[in-house]
Amino acid sequence: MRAMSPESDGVGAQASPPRLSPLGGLTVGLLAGGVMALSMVAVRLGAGAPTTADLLADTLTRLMPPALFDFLLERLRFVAKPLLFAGVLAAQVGLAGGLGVLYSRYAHRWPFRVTQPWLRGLLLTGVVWLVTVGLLTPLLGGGFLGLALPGNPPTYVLAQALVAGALALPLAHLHRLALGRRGLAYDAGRRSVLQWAVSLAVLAGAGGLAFRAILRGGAAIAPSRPSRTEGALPPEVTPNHLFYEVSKNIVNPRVDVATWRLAVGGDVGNPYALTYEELVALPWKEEYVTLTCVSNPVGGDLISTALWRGVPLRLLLERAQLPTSAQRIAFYAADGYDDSVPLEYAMKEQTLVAYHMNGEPLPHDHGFPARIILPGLYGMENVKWLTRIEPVPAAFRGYWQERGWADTAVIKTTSRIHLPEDGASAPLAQTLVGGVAFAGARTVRAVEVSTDGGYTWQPAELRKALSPFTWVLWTTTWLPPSEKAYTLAVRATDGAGEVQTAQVKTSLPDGATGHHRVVVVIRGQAP
Ligand SMILES: Nc1nc2c(c(=O)[nH]1)N[C@H]1C(S)=C(S)[C@@H](COP(=O)(O)O)O[C@H]1N2
Ligand SMILES: [Mo]
Repeated sequence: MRAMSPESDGVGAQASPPRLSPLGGLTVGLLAGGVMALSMVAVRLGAGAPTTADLLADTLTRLMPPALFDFLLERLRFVAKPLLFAGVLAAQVGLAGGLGVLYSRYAHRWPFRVTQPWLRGLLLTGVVWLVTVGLLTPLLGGGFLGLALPGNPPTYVLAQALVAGALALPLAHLHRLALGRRGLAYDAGRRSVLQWAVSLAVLAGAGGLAFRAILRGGAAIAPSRPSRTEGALPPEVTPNHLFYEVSKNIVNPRVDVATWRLAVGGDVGNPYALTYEELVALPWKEEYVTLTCVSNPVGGDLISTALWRGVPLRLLLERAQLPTSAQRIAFYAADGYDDSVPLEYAMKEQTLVAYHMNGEPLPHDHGFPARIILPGLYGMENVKWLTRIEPVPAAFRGYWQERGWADTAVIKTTSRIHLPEDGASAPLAQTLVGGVAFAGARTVRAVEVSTDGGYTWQPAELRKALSPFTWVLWTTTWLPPSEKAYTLAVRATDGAGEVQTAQVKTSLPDGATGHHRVVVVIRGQAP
């Protein structure tokens, strides 16, 4: 291999290798960027560690006006997060292309006389890594060396070294290959063939690994799934695998229960930490509670019910000896999420640090090993992957509050028609109309159905709720008078006698209102 010196500007191909053209640099950069993107997906899914792509996506959602963010979420629904992540990755590939152009221009000025692509690549890896963890990460809010990130900073630093290598090694290598390919720098022959083969094998290997990680993590990368119970009345208790799932994460954390601790601390008289065994050994309570997301539109399917078992939060707080000045309690999670509630909610008898869901340990996506269950407030206060509980000043802003959502958002009365489905047609015969109604912790006193778009209302029958904190299932039968299209609507009345408002409001900042309506076409006699 020949030395690359500052003077070797591409003349005299025999003595010194020529430089890459800008187009060559771009191509090489884009290719290397692609490898880096794959490595990020692999790191994210394989090690569950955040990457700069996560930090970028997070920064973007933080900078985005909340109304736009909500609009995107409503429009794109469950593809929003994967799309954002993919967008960030694509932008990074573009950036790598730019880096490739710079590389083509300035690689010959590289101060180290290193001709081995591997060594050049390693050096470049070091530079990229330093810039990422020393400069980019703090800029994106992750702290120097990722120390401000949730989870394990050493993992982050290592993962970033891997990602930097995934960019720099192919860059240094492809550079040589691109030249070799044009027959500019290398004698044709065994070495270049060997180099091609090794590089291709490495690329194929990395690609294959990343692809396997994608396949394995396929379920995890499409988070925020609705409860799938269309076409029938939902089961009163939602099975765990049908329970709706929402989180801020592209990929949810997987907490190692052996090293997990629940810290109850901050400004308290007796700070302490519990292991999982210690937590589950404490006195527990079981309660049916319905969860719903504040971003659930009226009639949406981000609502489910389960039986939760956990330790009353109040017990844990009493043991910690809160200062008399305590006003809010904050919950911190393994994914960097946080949220706080006024002390009175934290002290409610039914507020749990839950670790069982329908008789099983919490599934990973629902917050294993422990989460907050707080009846009456929207899902965002029900912090999953809980790691720390502490009193905070009244001005504390949680993850979603920083993004424009309301603090202490009390669940609004809502109801949904599951049967018949919107747009269905039915014969001219007795028709079953049914669905769910929910009023947070206020209970549901009545449900009414309209078959004329909301002018007149008839009462429906309610099934007795499983607890004061769950939805109720309701049904009624309806004999359509003639063959035509009908607009059915539903409204609930809460335990205080307050009727669900017809005023249409989108979910930002504190929950959607309005009546759920479906159109049914009645056509033909029943057989
Ligand atoms: N740690 C953590 N907890 C979290 C979230 C999150 O992103 N991270 N999302 C919240 C939101 S917005 C909702 S609606 C509920 C959803 O809980 P589920 O997925 O068990 O239905 O979790 C809440 N708890
Ligand atoms: Mo939510």
